[in-house]
Amino acid sequence: MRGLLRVGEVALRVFDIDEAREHYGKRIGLIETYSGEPDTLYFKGADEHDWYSLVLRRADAPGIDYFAFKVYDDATLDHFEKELTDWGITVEHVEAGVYPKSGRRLQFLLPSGHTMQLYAHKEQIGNGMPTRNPGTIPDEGYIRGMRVVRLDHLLLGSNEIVANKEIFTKIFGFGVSEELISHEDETKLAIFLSCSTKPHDIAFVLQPEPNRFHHCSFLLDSVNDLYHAADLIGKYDIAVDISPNRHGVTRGATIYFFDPSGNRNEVFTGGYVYYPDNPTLVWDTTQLGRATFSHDNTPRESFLSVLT
Ligand code: M3P
Ligand code: FE
Repeated sequence: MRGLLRVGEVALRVFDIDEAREHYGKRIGLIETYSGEPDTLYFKGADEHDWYSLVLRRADAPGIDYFAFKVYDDATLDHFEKELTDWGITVEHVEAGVYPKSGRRLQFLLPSGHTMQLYAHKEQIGNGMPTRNPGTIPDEGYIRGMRVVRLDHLLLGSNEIVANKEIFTKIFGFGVSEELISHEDETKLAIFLSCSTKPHDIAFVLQPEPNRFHHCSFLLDSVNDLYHAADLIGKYDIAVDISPNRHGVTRGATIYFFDPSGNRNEVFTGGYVYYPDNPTLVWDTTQLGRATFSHDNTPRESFLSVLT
């Protein structure tokens, strides 16, 4: 894997910092790794090495500020700056240190209205285990709450998703793992894109408005952990959207719920291994229920319409 490695960071807006800290820190169990700015929180999952992957900023409306992919190295960053510029995209430079622990970044606007960044360097805090003779689990208390392994993928909404697909496939070299299309006119309703062996690193869903946030997804180790997460959601009255089910798309076992500001979160486990030579799997809307929630083959209105 070279080029883009993964979604290394997503920045969301929240109404209240204390509520957000309780939800993402105590309940989901992410690790708060940096403080120093009164209105911003920084978190990471247990098995992430980089300093943080989730940034939460106090604001008057929920939603997404930006997302950032980590790229392989500095030369990769320079390569994509040229490719983006040649494509006609205006690329801004963000100096090292503007974001804590972070090297320089490129920032640009996607046709979907989302702000995307690329960076090659972020300081590492580690995963709670040494790198020499690491063992297999960190000290007691490090894996907690919903026992999140890492930030895995994003689903974003916009009225323009096909132009994003062009950029992710033609410039960034992503594969299209799956698509959901209208059975009436073949309109693309959702596009799932992979730069790795995950069934998706990012996906875009057709919505009336640009720059919308559908969910950020956190990887769990097992279906046991998924049920444990569901038990926590019940115990603490977390606003659930979809209780345990399995996507047809990606085959991940999933739960959706909302943070106190209304941003949707997913915890999931499983799914298949994607290779760049996989054929693109296509679902059409005659099978919308099976594509989205395959235990009961029933589409959910809230899942398709509630975004921040
Ligand atoms: C996921 C996932 C849709 C399915 C979304 C799937 C929008 O987010 O994690 O597999 O149909
Ligand atoms: Fe997801």
